[in-house]
Amino acid sequence: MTTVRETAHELLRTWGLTTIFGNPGSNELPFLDDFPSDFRYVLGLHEGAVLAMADGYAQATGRPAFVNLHSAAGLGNAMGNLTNARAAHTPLVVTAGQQSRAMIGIGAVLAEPDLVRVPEPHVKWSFEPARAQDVPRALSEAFHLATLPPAGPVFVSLPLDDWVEQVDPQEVALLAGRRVCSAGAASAGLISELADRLGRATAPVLVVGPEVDNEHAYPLVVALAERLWAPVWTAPVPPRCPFPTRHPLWQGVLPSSIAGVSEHLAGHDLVVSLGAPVFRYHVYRPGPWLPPGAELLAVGADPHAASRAAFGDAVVAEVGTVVEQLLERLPTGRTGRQHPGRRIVEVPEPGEAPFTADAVFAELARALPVDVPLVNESTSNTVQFWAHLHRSRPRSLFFPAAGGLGFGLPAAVGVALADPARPVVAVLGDGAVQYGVTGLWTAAQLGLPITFLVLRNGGYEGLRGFLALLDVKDAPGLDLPDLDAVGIAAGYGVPGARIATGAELAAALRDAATARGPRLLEVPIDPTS
Ligand SMILES: Cc1ncc(C[n+]2csc(CCOP(=O)(O)OP(=O)(O)O)c2C)c(N)n1
Repeated sequence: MTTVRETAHELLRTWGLTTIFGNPGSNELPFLDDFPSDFRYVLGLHEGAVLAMADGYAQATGRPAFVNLHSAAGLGNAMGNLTNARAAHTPLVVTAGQQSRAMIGIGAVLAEPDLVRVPEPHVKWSFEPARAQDVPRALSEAFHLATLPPAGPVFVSLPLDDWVEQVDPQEVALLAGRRVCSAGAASAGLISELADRLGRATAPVLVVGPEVDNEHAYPLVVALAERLWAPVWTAPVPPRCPFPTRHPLWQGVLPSSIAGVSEHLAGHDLVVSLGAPVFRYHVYRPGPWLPPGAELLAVGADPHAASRAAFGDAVVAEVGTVVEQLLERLPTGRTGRQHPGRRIVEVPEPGEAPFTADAVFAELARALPVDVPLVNESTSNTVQFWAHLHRSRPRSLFFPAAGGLGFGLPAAVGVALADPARPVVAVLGDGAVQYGVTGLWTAAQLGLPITFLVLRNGGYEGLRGFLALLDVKDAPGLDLPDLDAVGIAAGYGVPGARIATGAELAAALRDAATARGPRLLEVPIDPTS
């Protein structure tokens, strides 16, 4: 016989889940007892930060991550960032400790009979094993389900007395060797139908989304765009950067309104959406879904997104595989298509603080090599951010997928943990910092090479921008005076500096590419810029 804990450790090892992102309480201590020396526990000081660290780590590695939270309270604290992980389709095995089985029903402290309901809307599956002996198989189900497309977080509730229970090794022996995979290829008939449709289009356009941002699909989608010589837009509100931003076919990011999307796609007869929900709108500006004469064909892994769309045809499949199949069918040679190309943005010199957001992002693009991963959680200036962005490889940009603040700072910690030799830059609003601020402590303790670039505009300027759009005259709660990000960082053990001149900004951003530890730079920006 062996214990549930030993069995779980063995399984986690075979799945590569030896990094545990957590914040412990008494319900979780029996799981952490006898912690194996080949495992790593990454402590976050608040569960929101813990969840986002795991999310950043999983998105950067392309592998699932394991999270261990404290009962209902800890799980509740992580809910905001769970919405981001769900929207990002991040494979996460989220667990929380439950009270001893004998005390769950009698209202003991830290017992939560409905624990599985807490994360329910934001996970693919939520489960509490019926017996201690079922814990290993439940973890196996969670691991496979989290990873299968569309990937996403799952939740398992783990009663604290289960870990020392005995389990028959015969019962769990075959779990470790199981391979569960999704076969994402389309039939030959479907591929020839899609290829014919593309062949008939006179002015096709590609709209690319976050599912394209992986090592398999990214180069294939570039090849498809080049084969068709079709312009490429990034789908609205992008959480990742799925196409090289300096490629001559890239047009920019589609606006996040119904009318805006159809206006920007005017002149096209076939819109091919790859790996994006159709579409992730934000501002309600009604209009036609598509310009006159256009049809839409969407390929993506999420059956909910495919079914939910209000228009167009959809194929539920892995994007890279379908594009690979299409490339085998489509004729080679130039299509003779012309398109206008993207307007090149003028690059202003930063001058003195307060800087314009444009100037800061232009400097960032100049100073930062494309292999330095970027995390962005700065909201009022995303248009300027994307206008200057220079990215040319997958998994190089991460933004909160559901728009929930509190992802950026700790996600940068997770991205850095994915490859500690590679520095990371996180661009954060002065408001956004506060939602995930405890991630600074983990960055300092682990000595991670992250430059936190805090854009200080003294308010929730992204929200102020919505006042006119929503016909709101004025609203309280939009000013953020007297916040000292450098002082706060010092309290967590992260050195900081205030940037006053363009020369200081350029030097600090150049240093970011070779950073050896965390650093916070407070950069004053003009809120009206
Ligand atoms: C968890 C959460 N709470 C509140 C919001 C609403 N919200 C959207 S943008 C924003 C302002 C963020 O301010 P800051 O980070 O300073 O960036 P700025 O908009 O000023 O560029 C707020 C509060 C949110 N998106 N997520």
